[in-house]
Amino acid sequence: MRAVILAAGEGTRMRPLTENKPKVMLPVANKPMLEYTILEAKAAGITDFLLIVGYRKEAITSYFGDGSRLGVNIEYVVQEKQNGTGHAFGMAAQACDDRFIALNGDVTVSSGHLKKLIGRNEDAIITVKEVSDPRAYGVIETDGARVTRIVEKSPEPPTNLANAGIYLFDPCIFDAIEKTPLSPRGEIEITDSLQYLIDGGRSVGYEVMDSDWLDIGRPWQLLTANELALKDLKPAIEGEVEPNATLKGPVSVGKGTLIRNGAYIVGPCIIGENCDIGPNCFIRASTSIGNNVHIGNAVEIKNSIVMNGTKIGHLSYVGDSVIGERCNFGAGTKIANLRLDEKTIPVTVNGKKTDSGRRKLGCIMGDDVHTGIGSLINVGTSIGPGAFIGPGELAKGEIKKGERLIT
Ligand code: TTP
Repeated sequence: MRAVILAAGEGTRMRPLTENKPKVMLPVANKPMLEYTILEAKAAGITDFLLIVGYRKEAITSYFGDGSRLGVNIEYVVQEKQNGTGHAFGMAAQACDDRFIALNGDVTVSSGHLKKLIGRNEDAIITVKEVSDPRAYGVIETDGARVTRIVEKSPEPPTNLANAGIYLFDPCIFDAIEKTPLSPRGEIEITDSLQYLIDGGRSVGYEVMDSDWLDIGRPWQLLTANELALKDLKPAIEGEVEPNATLKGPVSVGKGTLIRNGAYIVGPCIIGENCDIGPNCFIRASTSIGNNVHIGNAVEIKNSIVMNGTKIGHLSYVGDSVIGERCNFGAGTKIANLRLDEKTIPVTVNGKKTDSGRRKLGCIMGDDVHTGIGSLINVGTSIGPGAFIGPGELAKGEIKKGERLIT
């Protein structure tokens, strides 16, 4: 069986992290989130993949290639304009003349669940997850094993069964997609195509997911995904650990990485290849550090993602943050991650403020950001790529792409 995975979206809600790469390529425990989806599908017996790519597609095609590195076959179709999830799945029509698994590239899925879908024989199966507050989701209304209606983001949802973005489709879905009109937001939505199937008397069933499910749409959800993925971390030391460094719990150290004396690292924690860590730093649980990263003396990092090529050389604190590629921290840069009133922390991106729902959240930093010595970054600050926070400055709210904060 083939799996069609949507990976064309721009991920605007995930900015500034998606300015340079598509959302599905953002790292979770040092692997692009899309790799987990492919590997879970492979474990369910799927070896043929069709990736629908678009926004910054080269990042995907150059990383996955023909799939041979992962032991699978990968083909690509380009969706030039992101006209909706239905439109994106419709791009697979030429390639799929049999039943296939279809899924969004930004959701978590388990092989066990995919196996259950593969065993079903209705015209379409929608995966649902029971959620406590379904108002933000599409939910299904059911009659026995059948889906009778899909209701989008209703203030009074009829059930708490949220559409998880993971499906099994018969090729009859393509005809439904062709006949699906544009939604009020001007897109061809796969849920409208499913409603078309239901209204036409086709059998549409559902399968409740009992494994963890995350829809990774916002930067702080990347931290949650990272925490979840690190729970399964298999410790492996491929680099060098100096005698007076301490590694507690599951810690993975990549090839060419040096952990210097006095580093104290608490797992689960993954450190990539060719990193220089320490001396005398404190890396706390649920942290993922990419390749070619330098973490120097008296630096503390907690529950964070630090991407490739970033340098945090001296006397810094980084908590509950996502730090992009090739950033450079001046000595004494500190990131706050807890409000004094302990309320949940909002984040502003493109002028739009959203409550993260997290009590602890530091900074969402794009690629190539530089901070000067002694700079302070307040809770929930988003910093666009290439921005510059001058020495001793206080960064808060939103710092735009390329902005220079110097007074
Ligand atoms: P969304 O999360 O709705 O869209 P997005 O990923 O572009 O994010 P944002 O809303 O923040 O801009 O999409 C769900 C999945 O479908 C995701 O994996 C991207 C994919 N997708 C496409 O491949 N093509 C499309 O035209 C759309 C709208 C989404």
